Amino acid sequence: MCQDCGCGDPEMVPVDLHARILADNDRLSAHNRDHFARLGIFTLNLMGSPGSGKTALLEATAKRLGGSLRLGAVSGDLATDRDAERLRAAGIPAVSITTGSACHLDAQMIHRSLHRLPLSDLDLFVIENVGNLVCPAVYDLGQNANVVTLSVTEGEDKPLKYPVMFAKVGLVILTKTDLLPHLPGVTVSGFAASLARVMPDPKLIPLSALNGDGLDAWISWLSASLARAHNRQSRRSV
Ligand SMILES: Nc1nc2c(ncn2[C@@H]2O[C@H](COP(=O)(O)OP(=O)(O)OP(=O)(O)O)[C@@H](O)[C@H]2O)c(=O)[nH]1
Ligand SMILES: [Mg+2]
Repeated sequence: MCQDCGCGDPEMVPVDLHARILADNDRLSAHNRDHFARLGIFTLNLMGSPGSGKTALLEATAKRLGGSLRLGAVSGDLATDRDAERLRAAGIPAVSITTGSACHLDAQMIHRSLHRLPLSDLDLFVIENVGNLVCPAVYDLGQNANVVTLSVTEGEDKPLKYPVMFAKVGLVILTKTDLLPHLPGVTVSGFAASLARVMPDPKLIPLSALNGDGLDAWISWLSASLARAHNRQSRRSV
């Protein structure tokens, strides 16, 4: 029941309850982070609008890596096991989290899914979040890095309209660049200009999962991020 304005709307979650939900989530995300650190796994929270190419990016990544990095994934979706099925078909151990009506994954959902994956055999664990540019940005899952996919068909203004997401991520993958020739007036520099206004340290990799353009830059970013995390971890354990 809403206690903030006294309207009595039973659908409203009071502000202090929301703060408590986020605080509980933060406790569990710290627990997840400990798990990942102990196992030496680099964890990525992959976010983006519905259909922006998250699963296609992971399929193309697995193909390009060819087993040189041991990759595992969890896929969040309101319904169906389709993404996890696609990932398994691409050789990635993957499980689904079916959220029903929830528009994001939370730390507890991730914690439960960990027991269904061969974590000790992984170098890189990717959490494919529910397709959404709003809610997933708010919930920490215990990840090392945040990445968002933004497809060229979504419009150059999306970073300006959804700044919370774009301010939070370390990297934006501009997907489906093979479609640019069919989109008059849409340019990579247009997206970059929007990102420069909302991302503290703008980083953009244009990529096509279809023709492989940009995959090398993405894999270099992944390798460098893993190496940095391992160096930090080994300094801590000395
Ligand atoms: N032309 C083109 N199409 C792509 C590319 N990447 C993905 N697609 C297509 O875009 C559609 C959505 O791709 P997905 O990988 O399912 O997107 P997603 O972000 O995982 O979608 P949700 O998990 O449902 O949010 C599919 O039809 C893909 O084939 C690309 O690089 N180029
Ligand atoms: Mg997907």
